[in-house]
Order: sequence, then C-alpha cells, then structure tokens
Amino acid sequence: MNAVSLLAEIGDVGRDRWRGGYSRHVFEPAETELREWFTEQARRRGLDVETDRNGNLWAWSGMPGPGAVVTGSHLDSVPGGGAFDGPLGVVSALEAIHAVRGPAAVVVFAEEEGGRFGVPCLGSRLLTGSIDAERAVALKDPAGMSVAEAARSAGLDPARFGRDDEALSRIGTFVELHVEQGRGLVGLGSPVAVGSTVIAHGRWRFSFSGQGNHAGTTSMADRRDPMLPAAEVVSAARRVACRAEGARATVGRLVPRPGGTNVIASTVDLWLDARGGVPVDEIVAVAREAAAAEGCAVTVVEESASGEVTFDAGLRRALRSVLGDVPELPTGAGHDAAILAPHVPVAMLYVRNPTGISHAPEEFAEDADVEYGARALAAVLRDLST
Ligand code: HGY
Ligand code: MN
Ligand code: MN
Ligand code: MN
Repeated sequence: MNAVSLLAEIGDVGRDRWRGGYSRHVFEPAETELREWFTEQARRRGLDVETDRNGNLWAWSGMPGPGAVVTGSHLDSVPGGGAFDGPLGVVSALEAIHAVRGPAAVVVFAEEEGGRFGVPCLGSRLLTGSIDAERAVALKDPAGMSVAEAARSAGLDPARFGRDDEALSRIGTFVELHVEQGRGLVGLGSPVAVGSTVIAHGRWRFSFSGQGNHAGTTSMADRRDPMLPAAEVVSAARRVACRAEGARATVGRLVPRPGGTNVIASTVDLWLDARGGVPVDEIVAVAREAAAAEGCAVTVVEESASGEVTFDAGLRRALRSVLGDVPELPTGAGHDAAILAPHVPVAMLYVRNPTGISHAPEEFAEDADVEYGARALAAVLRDLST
C-alpha cells in the first residue's frame, strides 16, 4: 500500500485546491491537474476512466455492470481546507480497488463541499436526482459563472444533467472511507470506525439590503445599515444552537457589498450552516425583526437540506465482522455516501484524526492509520465482492 505517498502527490498537485475563489476539480476543463492526476493513477492500475453526465469521475476495473462494488470520495475542498478531507477516501480507494473480484469502480464526486456553486454534494445529488436539475444548472459561482456554463467548458452537456439510472443501477454497494472530522476515534483508541449515522444538515442564504452611504457624513440616525441585522443573525445562530442539544449552527461566510472601509454597506449576504436540529425558524425571526428595526429588507432562501441518514444495518454488521470489533461513529459531517444511502446500499469507514480538526490545515491522520485504513477498505471490498 502506498496511500501515504499518493496523498502527498495530491498535496503537490492540488495544493491550491482552492483557486480563483472556489474549489478546483468542479466541472473545470478536462486538463485540470487533479482530474489529470486521477486519470493517470487509474491508468497505471488498469482502470478505465469515464466522466458521467453529471461530471462525476468513474475509474472502472472490469466491465461496468450491475452489482459493482464502488468506493471513492471527492477531491474538491473548502477554502483553507485540510489535505485529507476527500483525498484520503480517493487514494485509499485507488489502493484498495484491486482487492475486488468482479466489476468495481473508484468514483470521485463533483462539488462535494458546495464551495463553488453553494450546494454541497452537487455531483451525487444530480446523480441520484435529489436536486432539481433545472435549479442546479442555474446555480452560479462567486464569479457569476453558472453550472451550465462551467459544465459546457468541461465538455459536459448541462441539458443531460439529472438522475442517472444507468449509473445508479451499476452500484451494488458503495463504501466511502473518510478522515474523521472529530476526535471520537482518539478517545476510543481505534484507528478506524464504521459509520452509523449522518445528522440532518442544511444551508440557508440570508440577504439583507439597506442604503449604501458615506461612513463620515451619514449620521447614525440616518442609517439603514444591513450589517446590523446580519450581526444579529450571527449571534442568534450561536445562542439558539447552544440551547438545542447536539445542534450546530455556523455563519462562516458573510459578504458585505461593496465592501469599502469607509462605505456603509448597501447589501450583506450571509450563509447559515445548521445541523442536528437547529430551530432555524427562530434565527429567521431574529433576522426579520432586526432588519425591520434598521429599515432594511431581508430574504431567506434554503439552499440545501438533508435529513438524518442511518447507514445500512446489514452492511455495518458485515464491515464489523470483517474488521473485528471496531466502533461505530455518528458524524456531523455530510458526505456523498449519505446522499446515495436512500438509493443504493452504502457504508462508511472513518480513519482516526489525532487533531480532530477538519476544514482547516491542522486536519491530520498518521501514516500508520492511513495505511491501516486503506488495508481495512481493501478487506471490506474483498468481502463484499465474494
Ligand atoms: O460540510 C460537510 O459536512 C462536509 O465536510 N462536506
Ligand atoms: Mn468537508
Ligand atoms: Mn469530505
Ligand atoms: Mn470620498
């Protein structure tokens, strides 16, 4: 196994996985370094690479056919993300796929983080038909380019985006390996765990508009500053989530326009990431009240929402029978595996992360655990294919 050296290669190739204001490998032209790197790695393993109609990459071992054992993850990232979230699953899949007897594939889903077009797991949502394709192709990136335009520039036909029954029919079982985004495994003293559930999560966009004006000549009484209600939402998110057991609410992205130091903003957009039972309507009520008090308008749009997902109990038993008495872990992180779970049998494996930090450069997995995870994935895939 050389999952560790493959990870290092992705680090070199995709170091700036976040380029030009959004994540790479999202419907970018086929010559994108990460896509090229993956295709080369697959070729070296005798895998045939194809891009499905929704921009997901598939590397097939043997003829694509029903009942295949499929594994993989994503290569896109969040701004300032770590080196393991996504790539660990892809390199482990490349290393483990040889263990499968019969049709098998490594899949790299597009836009898992939703960092470019705003909807997480866009590639797997399109594949399963769990997002309206019309809405999806109209989504725009921070530079104003639509999914449709980006897809065309990558040689894809946006008119063909949407549920792909043929691709879905090929998946007998999907197993995703992922770095743990927390310290559960450190506490349990185990290098790997089997995934049990993914908590409910969603994203809401709050758009406030007021009156842009001069910072020095506008009296405090004459202002309609959208930054005020926006700030109220940021603190309300924290307050409301702290009251709800296990809930998590985050405002990680807030965009005032025009964004001048000496300019009262005319609009402010912010995105709420809410998980595990946050009473979002309470936060929306705060937004409306604060906007009205400041003489601002506000609109709130739900950009994506997924309910809680429990992975296939039979598969969880099967993985634990192969791996021995490994723990099961719930997670607050979303994954393509959770989008696929209502459609095909799905399982997840997590690998220990000593820092417990994710979506930040401190995200980490020890070499020994990386190799252990790749071997565990191979053992599981072999068992699933016999
Ligand atoms: O945001 C998430 O939960 C995942 O890392 N995409
Ligand atoms: Mn992530
Ligand atoms: Mn991920
Ligand atoms: Mn001036």
